[in-house]
Amino acid sequence: MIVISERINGLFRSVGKAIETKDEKAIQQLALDQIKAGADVLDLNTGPGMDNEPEVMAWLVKTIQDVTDAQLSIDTPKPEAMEAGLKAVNKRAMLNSTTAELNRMEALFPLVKEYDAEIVCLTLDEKGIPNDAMKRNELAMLMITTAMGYDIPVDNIFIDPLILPVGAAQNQGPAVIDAINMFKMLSDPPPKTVVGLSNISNGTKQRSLINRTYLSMLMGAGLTAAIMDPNDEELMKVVKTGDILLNKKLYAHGYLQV
Ligand code: THG
Repeated sequence: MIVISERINGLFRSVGKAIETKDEKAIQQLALDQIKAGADVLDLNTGPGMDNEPEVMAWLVKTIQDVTDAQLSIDTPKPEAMEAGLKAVNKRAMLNSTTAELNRMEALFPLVKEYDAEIVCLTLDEKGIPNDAMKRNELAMLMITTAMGYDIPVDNIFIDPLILPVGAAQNQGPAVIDAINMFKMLSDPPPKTVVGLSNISNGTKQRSLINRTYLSMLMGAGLTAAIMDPNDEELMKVVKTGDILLNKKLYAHGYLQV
């Protein structure tokens, strides 16, 4: 499974402060810590309410690229910040994200094509997040077929069924698992899938336990990638063990003690 670090997000107070003061060392150290902990990709989010977001996003990208060549995910709802981040990225970028709204797809898909980027497609439209798997699947289909119109290979697409907090919407836990299963039937090859894992435990006292239990279920359904906290060691153990049990990684005799 692909581990995308959620930690480089202005929402976290220390990160917000490092961004505000343009503290390159702090951001670079944070990036290196994420990679050391096992992150494959770094999701970059400047945090909410940033008025010069394009400039800040480009700064984040450049600052981090100076110390690592790990893949970067540009996490913003603003097309201008997306493009600024995309222009600054040296390698193949991941764009996080578009919704199924036509105006958003029309703004972002040309960029995906031009830069051969990957894109996260949220199953969300002007009516909000659907509350069943079937409707999420319809929105996924709409995004895949629209992307095809821009000559974007399905291989570049990650569908995100959008996890909601278990405390607020308990019936959405199984709906997201059903959706991950359905997405596999949408195309051949199937689209990749991604979730923002920590959403599930938002507002609860057992965050790590809830995150890792749910991740295990999602991996069983075939999840490709998760935006998550690689510093959570117990969670990273679930990733490693899940990859072995699903035959995604050759098992190490040392690890299994056989
Ligand atoms: N899908 C996609 N992208 C996403 C999300 C998603 N990006 C944002 C988010 N959801 C994933 N990233 C985070 C980052 C932080 C937290 C959760 C998800 C988090 N933050 C602490 C909290 O809320 O308790 C903040 C702690 C602090 O303030 O210090 O849990 O679903 N495609």
